[in-house]
Amino acid sequence: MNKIFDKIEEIAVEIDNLIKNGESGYSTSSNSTGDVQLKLDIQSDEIIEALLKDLPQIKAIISEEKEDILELNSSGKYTVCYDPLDGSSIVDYNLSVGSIFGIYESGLDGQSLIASVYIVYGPRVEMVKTIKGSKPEHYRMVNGKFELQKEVTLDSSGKLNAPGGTQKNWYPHHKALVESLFADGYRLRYSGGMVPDLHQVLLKGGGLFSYPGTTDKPKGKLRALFEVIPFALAFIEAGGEAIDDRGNSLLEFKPSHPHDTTPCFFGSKDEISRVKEAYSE
Ligand code: AFP
Repeated sequence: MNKIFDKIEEIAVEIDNLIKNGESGYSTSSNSTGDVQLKLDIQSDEIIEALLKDLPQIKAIISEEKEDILELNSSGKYTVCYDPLDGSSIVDYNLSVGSIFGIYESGLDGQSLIASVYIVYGPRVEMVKTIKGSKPEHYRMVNGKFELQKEVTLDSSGKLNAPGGTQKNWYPHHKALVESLFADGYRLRYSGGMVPDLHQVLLKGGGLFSYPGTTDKPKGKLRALFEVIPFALAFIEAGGEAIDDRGNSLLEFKPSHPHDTTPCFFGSKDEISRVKEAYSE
């Protein structure tokens, strides 16, 4: 698996360079769920496919930007699911974005995830790598090399609130939950990019990131295999929790289709217990 981690570090350097020097704007093509793709989306996807395809450890890869699974090495052990460039709608406005990788073994569900890595492309390039059963590790890129900063631990409660989803379509119990956090002094921290938003909650000691089911999107927006489950591992191994709108751990989630989405809540234990309470009523 270390070979996969090494390749992901190479990918981060190349995508950071692409974001800084590449073409902005939309392409003429759309991804598997009809989203018009940014040129950066397509080029990031090509970089990842090119760098992962020759690794014999990898059985298959699945991109958030493509409908189908790309089978690579029949003797390979791992399937890598990835979101090449999350935050398409904000990168051209110079906000931080990210790449997300989930490394799955012998299945495509929460229980089969054995490691995850996400990269934040912001004022600095940072990476958080989590192996099942170990604390997440926070790295910073210095002169093109990733240097370990620290192991990540979440406090039992935090002060940040990152509420996703179109507010006019929130269910009343969710609206009440979000407002109760602000009433208790939680600070709003939401950029529209889940990678930097979750990175801040994870590294700044805690709080709550939520992307609920809404009246227009009852199953939420964020994709389980590419986005949600990889972050769930980081939050849970850091001592926090990650659940769906029924209070189930997102590491129990079994998608029926690779592009399934799910409502999701990531945070410290105290904030997640408030979610469970709000959604149990
Ligand atoms: P884009 O990749 O289309 O910018 O979507 C980003 C994202 O998947 C995730 O990073 C954000 O948390 C969420 O969508 C933002 O969605 P809203 O615009 O509905 O808040």
